Amino acid sequence: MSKKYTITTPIYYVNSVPHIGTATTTLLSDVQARFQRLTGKEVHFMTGTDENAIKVLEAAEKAGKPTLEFVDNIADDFQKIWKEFKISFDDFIRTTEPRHHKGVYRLFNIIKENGYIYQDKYEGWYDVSSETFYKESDLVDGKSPDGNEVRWVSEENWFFKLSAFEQPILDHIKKNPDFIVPENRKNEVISFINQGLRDVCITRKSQGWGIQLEDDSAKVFYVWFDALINYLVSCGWPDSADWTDKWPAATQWMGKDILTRFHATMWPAMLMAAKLPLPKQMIGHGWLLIGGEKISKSKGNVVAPVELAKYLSEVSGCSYLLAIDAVRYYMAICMPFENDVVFTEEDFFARYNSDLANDIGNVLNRTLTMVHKFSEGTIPDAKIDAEAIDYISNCKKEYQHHIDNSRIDLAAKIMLNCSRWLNKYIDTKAPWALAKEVSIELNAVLRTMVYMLRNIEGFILSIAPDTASIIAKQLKLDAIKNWNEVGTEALAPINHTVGSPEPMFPRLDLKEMKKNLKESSKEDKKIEKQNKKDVKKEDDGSNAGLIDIKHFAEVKLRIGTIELAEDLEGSDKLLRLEVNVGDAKKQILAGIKNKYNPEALIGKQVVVVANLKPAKLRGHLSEGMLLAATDKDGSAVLIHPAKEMETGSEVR
Ligand code: ME8
Repeated sequence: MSKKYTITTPIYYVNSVPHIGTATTTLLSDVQARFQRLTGKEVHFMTGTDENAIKVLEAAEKAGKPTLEFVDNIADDFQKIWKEFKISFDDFIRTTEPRHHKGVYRLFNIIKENGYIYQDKYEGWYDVSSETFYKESDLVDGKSPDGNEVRWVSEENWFFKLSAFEQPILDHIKKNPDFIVPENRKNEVISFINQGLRDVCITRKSQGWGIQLEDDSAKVFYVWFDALINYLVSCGWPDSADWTDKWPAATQWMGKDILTRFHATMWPAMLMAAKLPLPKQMIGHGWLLIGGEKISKSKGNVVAPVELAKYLSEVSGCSYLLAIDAVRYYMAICMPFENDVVFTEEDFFARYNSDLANDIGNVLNRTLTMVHKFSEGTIPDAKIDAEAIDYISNCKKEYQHHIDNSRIDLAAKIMLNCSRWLNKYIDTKAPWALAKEVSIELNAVLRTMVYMLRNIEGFILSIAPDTASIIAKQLKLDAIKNWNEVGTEALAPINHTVGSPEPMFPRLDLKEMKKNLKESSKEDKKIEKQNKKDVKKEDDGSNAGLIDIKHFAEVKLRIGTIELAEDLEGSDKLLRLEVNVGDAKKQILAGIKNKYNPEALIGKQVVVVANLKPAKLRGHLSEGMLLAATDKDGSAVLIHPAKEMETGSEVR
């Protein structure tokens, strides 16, 4: 049995930076990791990036960057964003690291020695978007079941005998009722296995990216076979002496999309084939949807968690740190468990107001203000209400139960209920009325209020750590560091002088925001109307040939630096250029061969139309256009900036 409490997130593809979908899984597991540490457990919390996929290679090609440089940059972005988002990971694993390659070779060899790997020809379909193999009968209208394009693959490959593990996995699920949660996902997994597990192809013909086989460099491992092994490697397997302290994992978090085919079937089978222990639990939670659809870069509905926090901080006036906490809180309380949850900015702002501003911020403010007003700022020498102690003792048990069961949403609700309880308690006890005469009850109420507030600090600590530390700071008390402290009377020390209240979560004026939104959309409509009128006028002839500024602004002009120039084979007009435009490198085919010597162009700066749809010229991709004037004989003369500019500068 492992000694550490290991928690894993999926390792994310580096074809795009984190969005609120990937942030959801990462945040939920972070809350669990923080909480387990608070209870005194030693935790190994890992996340990382999945870098060997074909879609990663294609994303790098599209961005015009060398693949390694591309994955390095995005893996860095992931770590930066997770840190800003207060994700307390102990290990960030990248599948391009040597330790990972070593683990993949070792597992492959063990499974092979154990007789579960064989060679055969693979013929079937491949969906690059989900990196999944499909057979003809899986396709729906010629596409993958998720509606993605598929490619035909016909290759000699290595296969893993997944079919041998149908019954062992079913038996394991039966014997371990908490192995897969939630229940609805577990049932999906069982019915998937009952349809029969097919052996899985675990190598691919190399396209120049991925983990090459030790004795066959023409082949790379299939990305899912390679990626799943990361969990073992992060625990130090195979060579570190203490890997059994960390593996098996206590909880493996993921979205429902990668549970059935990969984590709940292929992964346990790989572990069984290698005679390694299975993780204790897998959580395949629902999705956060935007506009009814799963968040995805290709659909263009990505919301960046950090941008959302920045925006909240701007419109509400709360600090950036607390705005990050607000996003964390939202994801925790709205956790999609069995079902998907629809994210809207409106809902996010409404929750910010109702829960953080009107409830939690408000109880902090009320408590501090009243301790100052009715007890000269010190916690009175009085008994804490037994009712509050009982209530918290129940909340504490339930909270722990929910987090142990990976129900972060239910734990967050306990915290919110405590804050509502306290607001109601203040209303019912009415300290302002009790203060009219000398009263023992007033003192008890005031100390109970502080006691409740401190427990709220304890309950919010794993969800929104900066909010918790600000509560402690405003009370001028040491922050809670151990779960044992929660519920104890020592949390509200007698005669201690508290600080002054400072607003944490200023209320948003939702009506005003709606009005502004309406006005700006009215304004947009006005402009649209005016534009239509202008177009009509054009028809009259008076503005013929003119475009409005909006159309011009759609053209992205950038200063590019030519890094490579050469003749395009087979063409007497075209040069092939590689132009750096700041955030990408573009291949551009330019019809300037008659005027320019390629060597003389290298290092020159030009003006590039950077958002032109790529086109194929003579079988080669051209991803932009250079601005040029036409001279008398019809040749193109390139436009250069009057002085050296930073590559990527905007041209207006
Ligand atoms: O699948 N709502 O990586 P990935 C909730 N590399 N969670 C979401 C989400 C959404 N809208 N969108 C993404 C991969 N996620 C593989 C994993 S592990 C060995 C390899 C989360 O970048 C959710 O956890 O496509 C989902 O399973 C994961 O991101 C997919 O991330």
